[in-house]
Amino acid sequence: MGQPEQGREHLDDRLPPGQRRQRGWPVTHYGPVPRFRAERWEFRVFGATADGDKHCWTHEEFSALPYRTLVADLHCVTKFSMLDVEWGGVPARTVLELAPPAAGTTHVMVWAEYGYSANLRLADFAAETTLFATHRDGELLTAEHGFPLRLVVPGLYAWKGPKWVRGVEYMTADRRGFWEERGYHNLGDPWREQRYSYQESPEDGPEP
Ligand SMILES: Nc1nc2c(c(=O)[nH]1)N[C@H]1C(S)=C(S)[C@@H](COP(=O)(O)O)O[C@H]1N2
Ligand SMILES: [Mo]
Repeated sequence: MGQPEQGREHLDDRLPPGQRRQRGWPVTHYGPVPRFRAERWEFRVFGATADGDKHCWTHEEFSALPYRTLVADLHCVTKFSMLDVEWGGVPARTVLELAPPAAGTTHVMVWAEYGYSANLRLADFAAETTLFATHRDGELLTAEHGFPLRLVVPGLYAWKGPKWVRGVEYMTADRRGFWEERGYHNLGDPWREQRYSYQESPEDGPEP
């Protein structure tokens, strides 16, 4: 007889249905890792902004925005979860304050290098725990993990958090992002196991 497994119930509480715990940090993405060039990088907020203008930050400007940390779990739709990841970066709320959306904004598209994108409801983007991460465990992200910037949305599957983020588009209607167009669920809540678009109800989003 072995030792009783300590904390097991607690762990089960923290793993969404169908997920198993992953130790270490695998690299998961589609396509090549982009090369970062500071002089060509900018972070852009565009679409339905309150003033109708685009808002741009250079890498230096974005790096100077208020920094906070967040401990969150990452759930990949391929069924692994990493628990208690410490991220550091700029809250999405800071971006919303500095570049407010127009009144009719309901969704955002977060854009990354090479045209990767993920759509989010404005409420999910505006959640207190949504963070544009520059750091993990106090260290700058590595290239393969999204340097210089990746979005972290703890309440959703990790594909909703683009690595190599370059901007945000404010939208007055929902539109599917990269994986959402390729068979994945429009909302992607791991606790409701919203993995694939065939599971969607009509109110979950635009036609797959
Ligand atoms: N630009 C971009 N971001 C992406 C992806 C991608 O294919 N391209 N994959 C997502 C998926 S499915 C996961 S699980 C996480 C993985 O992050 P990691 O490689 O740092 O573990 O990145 C997300 N962000
Ligand atoms: Mo993933």
